[in-house]
Amino acid sequence: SLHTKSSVGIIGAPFSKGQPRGGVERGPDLIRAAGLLPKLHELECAVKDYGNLAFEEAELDGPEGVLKNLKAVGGFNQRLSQAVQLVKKDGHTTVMLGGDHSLAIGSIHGHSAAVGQLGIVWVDAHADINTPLTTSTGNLHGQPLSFLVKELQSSVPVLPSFSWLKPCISVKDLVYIGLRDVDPGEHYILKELGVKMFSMSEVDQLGVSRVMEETCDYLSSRGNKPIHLSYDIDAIDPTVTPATGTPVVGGLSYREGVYITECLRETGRLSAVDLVEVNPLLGKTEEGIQSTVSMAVDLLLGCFGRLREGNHPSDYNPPK
Ligand code: 4U7
Ligand code: MN
Ligand code: MN
Ligand code: MN
Repeated sequence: SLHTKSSVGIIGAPFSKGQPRGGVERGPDLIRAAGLLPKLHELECAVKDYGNLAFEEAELDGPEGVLKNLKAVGGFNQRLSQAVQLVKKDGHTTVMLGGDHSLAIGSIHGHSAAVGQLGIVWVDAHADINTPLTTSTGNLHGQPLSFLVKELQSSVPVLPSFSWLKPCISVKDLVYIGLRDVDPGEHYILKELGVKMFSMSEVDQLGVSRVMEETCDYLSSRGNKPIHLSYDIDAIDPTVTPATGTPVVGGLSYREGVYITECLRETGRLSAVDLVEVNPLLGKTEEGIQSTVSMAVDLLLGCFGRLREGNHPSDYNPPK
């Protein structure tokens, strides 16, 4: 293919305070333990692991209003944003291993601070665009986009923990894939702002290949900006990825999930990837946990050139 070599910068974000279930902070180490780095090396990627961002207990909150763990989520994401900016300045495609999806706040903010305007592909069962006023749970992993989207700023109250955060994406540069559990307040926002979305219903109607064709056409019409892929593992059907906090029936198949990554890789514009919401404590069986983690690894390999037809290194010497 056109772009054989990627350079990948990995940041682990063992953070779970955007939601109430423990275990999701183990995601980064599990995904590494499943062989992510050697498998990326096999694809001829240059890989630099920046390690895990430490969670500081000083960021722990006392009890407060409806939004849970505001200080922890604000503080950790501020440091994550800085880390992502550094990795982008080193010239890598960023891989942020979560952790819960509130981490998209720092990941996208840092990415945008380093490279400017972005196209965002959000693959998820959920829309994650509740505002602090529409949220029914108070969990910040259901709200990251409301803090990032410029068009929503008048609907989001000023919060001291997020004073560092400047909204940096336009809703017109956002495409959703895989939606099937959208709250009423979120649905209102999506319709009101005319957000581009391919729910599971469109995946059924069009098939994943047309969905990706239309996604790439749409992003091109918006000026071929660097792409930020934010992949929530719960986009995939829970029969394949049960080890996650908010599973929803009727998701993407293994093949549809991987196909999305192959197409985005083909654009040559993938500039940052989030892989979030893997929670080994919620797997019920060892097989369920293994299947979830290996899905996460396969999605990342798809982002960096693994082809299902096979690959071989550019210096491969056939046996004589
Ligand atoms: B995830 C929810 F109400 N919408 O806001 C909420 F259904 O990052 C779920 O996509 C959010 O896993 C799920 O809490 C957040 C709920
Ligand atoms: Mn989700
Ligand atoms: Mn999510
Ligand atoms: Mn979830």
